[in-house]
Amino acid sequence: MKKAEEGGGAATSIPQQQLQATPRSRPHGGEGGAARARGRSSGHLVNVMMGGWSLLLGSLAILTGTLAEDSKWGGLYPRESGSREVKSLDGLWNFRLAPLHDPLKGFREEWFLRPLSKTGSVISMAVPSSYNDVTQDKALRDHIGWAWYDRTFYVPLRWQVDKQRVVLRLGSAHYNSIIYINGVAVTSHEGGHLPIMAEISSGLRFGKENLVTVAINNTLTPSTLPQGKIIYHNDPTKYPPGYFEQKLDFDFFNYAGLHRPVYLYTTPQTYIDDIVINTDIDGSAGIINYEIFAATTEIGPQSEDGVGCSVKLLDKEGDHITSAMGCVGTIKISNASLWWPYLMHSNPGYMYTLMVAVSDAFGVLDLYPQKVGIRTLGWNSTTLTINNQPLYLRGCGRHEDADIRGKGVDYPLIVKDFSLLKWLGANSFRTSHYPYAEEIMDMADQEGIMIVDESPAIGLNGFGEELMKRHIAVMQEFVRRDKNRPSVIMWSVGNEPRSYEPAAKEYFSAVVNATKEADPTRSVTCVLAVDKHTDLAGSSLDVILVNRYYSWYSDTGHLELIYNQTVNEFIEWHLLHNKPVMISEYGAGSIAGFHMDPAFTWTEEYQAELMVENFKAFDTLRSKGYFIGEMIWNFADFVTPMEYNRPGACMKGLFTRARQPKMAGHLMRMRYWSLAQDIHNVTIPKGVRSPLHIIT
Ligand code: BDP
Repeated sequence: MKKAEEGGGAATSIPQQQLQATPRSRPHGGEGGAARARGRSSGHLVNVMMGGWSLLLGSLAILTGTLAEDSKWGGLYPRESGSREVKSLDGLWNFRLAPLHDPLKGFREEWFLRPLSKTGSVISMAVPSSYNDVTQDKALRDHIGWAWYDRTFYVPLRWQVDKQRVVLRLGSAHYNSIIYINGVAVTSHEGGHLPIMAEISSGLRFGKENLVTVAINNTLTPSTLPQGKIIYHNDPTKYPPGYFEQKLDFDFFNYAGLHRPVYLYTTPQTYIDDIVINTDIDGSAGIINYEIFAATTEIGPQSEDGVGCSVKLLDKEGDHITSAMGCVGTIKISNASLWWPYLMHSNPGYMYTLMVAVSDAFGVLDLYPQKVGIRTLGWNSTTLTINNQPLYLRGCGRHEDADIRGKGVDYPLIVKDFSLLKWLGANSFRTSHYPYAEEIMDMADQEGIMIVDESPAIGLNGFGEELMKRHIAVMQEFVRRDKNRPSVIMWSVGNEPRSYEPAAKEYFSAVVNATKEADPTRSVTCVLAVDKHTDLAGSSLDVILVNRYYSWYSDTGHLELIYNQTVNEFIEWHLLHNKPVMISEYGAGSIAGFHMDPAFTWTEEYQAELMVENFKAFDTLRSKGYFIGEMIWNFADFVTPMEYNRPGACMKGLFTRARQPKMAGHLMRMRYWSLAQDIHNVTIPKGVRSPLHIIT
């Protein structure tokens, strides 16, 4: 077995049996992975799915059936260490759409058995990226159903010689996916926005060329998250035979594809499967509680001796601070550097590295560098706190959305967006309306930007048992992925559900409780939009977030009504629930460069004046002591499905889709820096000025 070069010295020993029986650990097959997957073979999948378009939806149920298996994986991002190698599979893949009216052709003809280029024509497709906008092809942009990706790759012979486990990890694939290695299905996953993993060691040809194939289906149904519906049009006087369309219950474009990086990574046969970090503070001391979940394959560990854990804590510069033994432990650091939000401290986003080691008597087996931000969160009926200081959230709702790449991870865009958030003086955003890429979340941790972490449950209705099970499974996967992130201060189980439906009460109580069970350290919310007297979800939440579009979707044009309507609305929500309240969406559409004076809907002036009226209301509400934040809709303009009432995009951005500030961006900059000065005594940078000096 490969021995790691650096480590935590002799480890405290834990018995072999306990290692195998650790609650989160389970044996993964050196022989197991792909071999087991062969049992639920693609052949079965194809048989059930064959038989026409109507069975496309039936196939989703089959995929759901396998979710339980792949969702048990630990939540660790692929990172290099002294014991792990990471190999990127990003780049240009081969790609083909399944025909719209023969969606199961790829399964029937077993496209996964050979390179796609041998079963028909292919185009090059960028990974990561949405596939919709990268060509001139309308069929590609508007596709509904299966799409196929493949590429070849090599794995070094030395991985086999060193007896490494090899794991394939896709950051996300929207929506359902089946992954094949060398023609064998190794895993399937339901849901975009969260990772997919499979141990593939036994299915690989070491030192030789291998083939990875991914089939993805973007169809949304009433039991997917988010929901959608396939509508069949049967009137032969209006529609050709077999005509159908995808209806969505949300207003952003349903981009699809391999949206996030694809990695292969190695671990030893005895490896760190998961790490759970919880932090606390005691005066000036910081406390890190950690729990390490080790796992082993059927062919590991390589030694009869006990296997145990140890950790080394490094500061931001990489200097060693302290070490500890044991798979469960507590580290106390005097005069700790805490994780603080941006503009709340001169050194925001401070993170230590916990170098976690699993060792046996001969030395270190596996190492994983886990980032740790020390901070506490608290909440009561009026306040949300971080490190015992009250919080006021200054932020926005956002989307993963940009030209060409759609929802594909793009590093220049990530840097630009965080630069703009800091330019604004914002301290937070909501991952509206789905879990964002881990690469974005890393940046939030590092920059001290707080996150309301939202699930993909947008606009839910019809609160049945099947949906609830799916929703709870998604929350558990989501918590597993983001649990150790200091930036995540709250879970949002969804956005704008039809929470007046009678079943909503029990439904949200169950989903919120399951989320709290998975993570008792963070508050849980759901973004509400229905009338407060008909809503049935609010009573289950810790914090009440509400979206309100006064003078846009109601009383359009009547800016003078905003102040009273907003103030009354939020006072009432607080009185009703005796919980902290905040506005999670407000705003107006504006077309960059469109001006009218006096202000008119869709002009930059109207958007800005609407914001000013809202600010007056927020200041009144702030003085009441239970209004804990404001988030505008939206950070940047983003693409919607085709509609007659919007010019191809939701234009409520502070920035254009190309990330250039509108008048609203400059105004928000003035607002957020002024709030930061008022609350945290920061100095407003030169050049921050209101574009509305004429009207304010
Ligand atoms: C809200 C939704 C958001 C929309 C926004 C709008 O939460 O996703 O984009 O309305 O209509 O209801 O602009």
